[in-house]
Amino acid sequence: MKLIGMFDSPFVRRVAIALKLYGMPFEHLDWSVGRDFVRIREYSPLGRVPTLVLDDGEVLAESSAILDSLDDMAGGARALMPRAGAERRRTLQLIALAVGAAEKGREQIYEGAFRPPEKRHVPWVERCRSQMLGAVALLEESCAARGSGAWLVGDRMTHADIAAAVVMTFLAEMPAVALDTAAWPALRAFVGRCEALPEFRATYAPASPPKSGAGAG
Ligand SMILES: N[C@@H](CCC(=O)N[C@@H](CS)C(=O)NCC(=O)O)C(=O)O
Repeated sequence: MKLIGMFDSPFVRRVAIALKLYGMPFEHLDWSVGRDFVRIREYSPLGRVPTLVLDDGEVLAESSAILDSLDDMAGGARALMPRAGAERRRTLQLIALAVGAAEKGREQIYEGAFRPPEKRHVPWVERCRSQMLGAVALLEESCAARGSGAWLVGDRMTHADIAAAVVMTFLAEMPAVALDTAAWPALRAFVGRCEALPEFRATYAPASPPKSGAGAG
């Protein structure tokens, strides 16, 4: 398997961490959506990362869709998504909040990186920031309600934990977002615990903010 995309992208990183937890080996193609846009599009015309190339050449896009397929391949006890019911619903909603916050963070970064300064639309950036903060506040509430040392859903790690942790690291470390993690103490402690795990450490990359024409992630 080949995983395309840089690990400073939370979307790419959540797939890489899951692959490691499943014990599925993969080759990491550390390609930037700016600098390596053309070769990414040779695999995926959408030109986004993560892009996962399976051993038979099939190409998968979109982190949540990729993880759904990988969970299916991993099967049974190795799957990182509760199978049904309230735990599954809760996990999906927490993932939606985390991925949504990351997308709103990404918009703030891209506004600065890809739009000429004189054309920057401040109300759009402010709107994205407020949406991002709204989602983070809900994640904080969920995390605080679970108490320290707990996972966000049930009694073992799920895709919700991975998504929340990598997204918070991304939002805190990308200079254009610079989320103040002190304002979110339950998440801050939770992220510290996750980032200390071997699968998280092995996939950590410091933020490399995009330059015009050479994008983040
Ligand atoms: N919802 C997508 C978001 C992926 C995404 O936005 N990736 C960024 C890199 S962090 C990207 O590919 N940007 C280039 C572009 O959209 O043109 C997912 O979960 O995979």
